[in-house]
Amino acid sequence: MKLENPYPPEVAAAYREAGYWTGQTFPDLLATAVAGHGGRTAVVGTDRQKVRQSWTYAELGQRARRVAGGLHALGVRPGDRVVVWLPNVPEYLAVVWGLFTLGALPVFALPAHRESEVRYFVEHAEAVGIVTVSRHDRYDHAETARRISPLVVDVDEGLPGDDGAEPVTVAAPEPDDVAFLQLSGGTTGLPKLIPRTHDDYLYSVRASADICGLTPDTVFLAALPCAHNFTMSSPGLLGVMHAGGTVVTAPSPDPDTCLGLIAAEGVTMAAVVPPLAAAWVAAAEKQEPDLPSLQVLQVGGAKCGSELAARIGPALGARLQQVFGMAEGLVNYTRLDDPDDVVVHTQGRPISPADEVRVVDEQDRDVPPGEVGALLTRGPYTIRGYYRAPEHNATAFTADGFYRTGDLVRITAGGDVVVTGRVKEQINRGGEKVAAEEVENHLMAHPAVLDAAIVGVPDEYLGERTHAYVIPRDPDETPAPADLRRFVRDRGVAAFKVPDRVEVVDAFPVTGVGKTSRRALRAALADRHREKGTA
Ligand code: OOB
Repeated sequence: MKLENPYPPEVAAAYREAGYWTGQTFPDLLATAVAGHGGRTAVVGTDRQKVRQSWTYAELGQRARRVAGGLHALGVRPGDRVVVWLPNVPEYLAVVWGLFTLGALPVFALPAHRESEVRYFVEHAEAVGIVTVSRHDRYDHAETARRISPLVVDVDEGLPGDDGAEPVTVAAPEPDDVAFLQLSGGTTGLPKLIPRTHDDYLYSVRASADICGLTPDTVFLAALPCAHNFTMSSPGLLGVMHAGGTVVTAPSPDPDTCLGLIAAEGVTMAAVVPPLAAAWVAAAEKQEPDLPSLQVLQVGGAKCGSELAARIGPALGARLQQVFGMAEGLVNYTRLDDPDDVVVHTQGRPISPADEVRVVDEQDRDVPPGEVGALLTRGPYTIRGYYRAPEHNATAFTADGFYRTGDLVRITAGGDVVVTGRVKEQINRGGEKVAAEEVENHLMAHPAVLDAAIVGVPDEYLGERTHAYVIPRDPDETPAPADLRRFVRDRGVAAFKVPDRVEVVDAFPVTGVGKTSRRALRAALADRHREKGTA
């Protein structure tokens, strides 16, 4: 079954005409890399058997074909969706390229996701199977996967096709086909799935590789989860493969592991969220490691404060690049030759001259230049709608197809975007996105809870953490905060979604129309912090 391409035909034609969409597909990208860079190292990392692997492009291409054959033998067919739920290991690339080679669509889950999320991805995407590992992060992924899907590939038992499955030949995908489903951080009940096409995504990959100056000598450290859009394509794994460079998979993002890998593998570029950047900088300031190879540290996923931004160059001997992107599309970069002032104080500018960016007030009217407003965007790699979510799409996009990012920004005279806040009901916990409503629903499933409201509280390390307000059903039987946290965790959600603090209250402040006022709740918390002198 083919998923519908959501771009209006005349818009697609215009992007092709302008040369943004070139007709390249994922299998084409791999074939080009194998043909052009066959003998160069594509990926280095420690595999699930704890053995250091180093595969050339030719070897990765062979493995992808083998995995495709093995998946086919298991019954996976072109067009099928398969949830990829893997940590950062070289096998990740073999599996994802195996799926693309077969014409199956990966649905990208994060290693931190748990049963309730993965079950939802499988059901919503009608996925035929899950590729995962056994024990990882003190949790048995494969065992959970088996409760969800009849087809589970546990790569700890070997990659599909290792037993010598026949290679398969399948019809090439069309460039305007949906190539995979990416996850959104979400703002409402459940995370949304984001359909990305070969044409749109690979345009952003090629343009990103160009902006970031990638070459066959680039050695990129994948420290954040490979499945996240930042690590995957900004310019990430795919940009590096487009350029014929090398991807190094980090088993953990912690500074000891990563600074060690940077030195040992000659890493030239890495991508991190601000709390990790802070941890790496602190470690580097203390240990003063020799990292002559490192040229660029990309920081994105959440706002990088200018104080941290200014410490990165001196501590790591690398140029900072700020990246403000979203799985839905639009990605902004500070350019490598931008003045320091721009690199430290802004989140950069869009990839493409065809990215349309509007900054608007509450009535969707453009605000005067330089003023803060909500960011709307439309362009050659920004989706026009979430997968099977017509109701949500009606409000998440304007009638003329602009995506409402939910971010508050202003644009400097030089054209750079500065993120100043957000209008969406989402907490950005150091780059990990928590949809307030999703966690509130989990809390409200507790028999003693009448209502719940989650707000973000400023946090020095994470940028924000979550604070849950809860109204008990029976004021004489208030549930203990620790029990509520455990309750949410036991419902099988990623640990980063479990509220950092739970506070039981009698009532919520309400807005003029009687809705729970998260703004008032946030203000109350801020007041409390100020009183304590901790704000
Ligand atoms: C990236 O993607 P998502 O989908 O996890 O989250 C997108 C949201 C943005 O709408 C914004 O609210 C926030 O994350 N964000 C930033 C930021 N980068 C992302 N807020 C402030 N400053 C930044 N630099 O997070 C993502 C996707 C591709 C590349 C980089 C990040």
